[in-house]
Amino acid sequence: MQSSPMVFQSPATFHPESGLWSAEEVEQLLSLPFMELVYRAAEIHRQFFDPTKVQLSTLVSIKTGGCPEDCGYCPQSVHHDTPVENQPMMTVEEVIAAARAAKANGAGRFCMGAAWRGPKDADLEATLAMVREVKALGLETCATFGLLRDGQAEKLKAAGLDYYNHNLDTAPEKYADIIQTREYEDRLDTLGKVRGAGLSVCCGGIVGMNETRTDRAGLIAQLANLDPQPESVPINSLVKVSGTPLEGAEPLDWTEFVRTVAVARLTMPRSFIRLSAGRREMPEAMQALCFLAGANSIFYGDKLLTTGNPEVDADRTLMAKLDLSPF
Ligand code: SAM
Ligand code: DTB
Ligand code: SF4
Repeated sequence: MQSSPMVFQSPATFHPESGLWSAEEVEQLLSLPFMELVYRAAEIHRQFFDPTKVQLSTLVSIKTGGCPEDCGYCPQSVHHDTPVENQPMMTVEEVIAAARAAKANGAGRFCMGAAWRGPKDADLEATLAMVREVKALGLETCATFGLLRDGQAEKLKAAGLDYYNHNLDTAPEKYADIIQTREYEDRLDTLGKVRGAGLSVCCGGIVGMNETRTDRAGLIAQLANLDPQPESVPINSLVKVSGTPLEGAEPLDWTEFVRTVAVARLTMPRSFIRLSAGRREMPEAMQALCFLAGANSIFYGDKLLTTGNPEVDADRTLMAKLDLSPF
């Protein structure tokens, strides 16, 4: 028997009637029949991107552990007793060596992360040479240093920074359950500073933190309503690290993760959607479905910040099997 034509008519994809996405509209998309949702996302993906291409970003933790923030997912917070050992800031030479290796492996972007609430001015000065030198290698540069104060984004831009990563992580209504040491508004304020300095924005969130589908819709609506939309949208699957408050988070069915990727693609058709943390725990077929549903960027390299990522060789093999190649 033929399926009902209704599923092909509503809800609207790609253009909300109001110009802004309401959380309700996003939730309707998340709730589409799974095959219909993936199909629509794949269709929009190829209108804006070559679906055989994937952007490769390599991460390095330039300053690990000892962060004063209390993010419930994060192994680097001083508030949680986790296996992460604090390490001092890497030297410029160490960072350059890591960036050269990333480039030799085929990465196009190099992302530097630091376990800070935000950089002190002296810390920021120390990172500027890293940004300058990584840029000089011909790589795109990205930094994720936490909350920024006036003038700091401009300094990073002047040093050659291309992207600043600053995630909203979850829905506004859910934020206080996850983080008590800062507010949603603080994150939005830094995103405004990043945009104001002319940097490209990398902003996404985490799925699998005991949130509801309504919460996931709230997060995607926030991201999609940023004006302009973020150029890069990392969708992380929570990596459960022992000692963090979320180590025992309820497992989330894999289809919900794929749905989230698909709806990110539908609502942010021009953005790179990055299949981010948690990929090591994802079967290859699930990753393939995420690429079909519009993911077109990954973290590439054996480590994220403190936790594991698929080995470079495994990713090369997967990309070859799926006939995917770097942008
Ligand atoms: N301290 C800075 C900040 O919070 O913006 C930069 C580094 S922080 C580790 C960057 C992002 O990593 C977080 O916003 C969060 O999305 C992600 N993250 C941290 N721990 C994670 C985990 N266990 N699983 C998935 N994503 C995680
Ligand atoms: C993002 O959205 N995910 C990356 C990057 N931006 C900085 C970080 C993932 C961290 C996973 C936990 C860890 O390795 O410590
Ligand atoms: Fe600190 Fe960032 Fe981890 Fe939060 S996510 S504890 S701000 S390093």
